[in-house]
Amino acid sequence: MKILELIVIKDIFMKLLRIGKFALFCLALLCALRTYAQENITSLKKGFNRTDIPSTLKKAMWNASNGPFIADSAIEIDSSNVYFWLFRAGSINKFNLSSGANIPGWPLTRWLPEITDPVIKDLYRPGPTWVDNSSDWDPLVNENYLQENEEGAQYMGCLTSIPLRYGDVENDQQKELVLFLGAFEYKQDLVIFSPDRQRIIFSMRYALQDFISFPGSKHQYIQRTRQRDNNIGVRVYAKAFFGQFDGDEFPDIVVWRKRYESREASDSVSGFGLYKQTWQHFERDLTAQAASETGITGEYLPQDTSESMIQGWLSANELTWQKGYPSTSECQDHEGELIPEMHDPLLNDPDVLK
Ligand SMILES: [Ca+2]
Repeated sequence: MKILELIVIKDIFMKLLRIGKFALFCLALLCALRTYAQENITSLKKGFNRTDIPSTLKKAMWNASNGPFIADSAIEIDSSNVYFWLFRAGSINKFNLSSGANIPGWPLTRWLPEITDPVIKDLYRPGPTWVDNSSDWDPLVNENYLQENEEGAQYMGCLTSIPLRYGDVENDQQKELVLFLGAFEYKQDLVIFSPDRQRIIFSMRYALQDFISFPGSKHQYIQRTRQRDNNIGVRVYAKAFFGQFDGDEFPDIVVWRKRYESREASDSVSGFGLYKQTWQHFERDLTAQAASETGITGEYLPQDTSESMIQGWLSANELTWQKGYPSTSECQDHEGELIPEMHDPLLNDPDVLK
């Protein structure tokens, strides 16, 4: 073989190697893009809870408001001396520590695409016989964010003990506030708020549970809030999967919800049974929003995607219930363990064990 031929073969070989390396790089990038958002939501910067707010900040906020008020949580925006803070009456506000000025923010109300969805309403309804025959929802289910955090409570992985977090959920260089709001053991909400868009862009009630063991009743568990014999204990949980699932460049959120109801006292199996589950696909498609009447809101909006399609995405990406968010506890001495309530063997659902 001539030297020239050898050089040509080597050249081709090197080119192929470069193409191979590039292909591998692209594949790695694609993999990173497919999972980036889930990693982002689990690594947000955490704010101060009520008791941890530094005294200098507390004093400055006290002076600015001419009197006592309690911020439930505060978080600094990128070492700017400007803080977002949460007020228990249900608003997000800003405080500039350098100028000592409060900056009015935004009220927190329930996110409409979640609470007006008939499928979600049906899943979260208080009792099996409850019918939505008016515009009113059950207050336990539907009240606005007038929440209290109980000191030392260990419900649902203690995520609500740090209500404010901050970070870029989908790597678009715009940071979001991520809120964990709860009321005792009954309900917990994950809320994504965009300061740039000045609105909630996604919200998910990840727990609504109302049950207490009640021997002598027809059911093993009845509702704690209305202790009558004919009430059946209910537990509803939701998991979110962040990423890009449908092949376009827009960020997606898949929400998998499950409702459980208590078994009857005569049932030889202890605990609960799966009553219903749903899969929903939300997408933030700014191009479609720009062309719509409402314009760009930055929200993740529900998509008309079939449940079987969504289930296919989850299984293709090996995303199980336990890999959905939230999953792990932040309670003292239980950090990193699975949140017990939503992975409870008493639910009698093999999905929650994997
Ligand atoms: Ca973002």
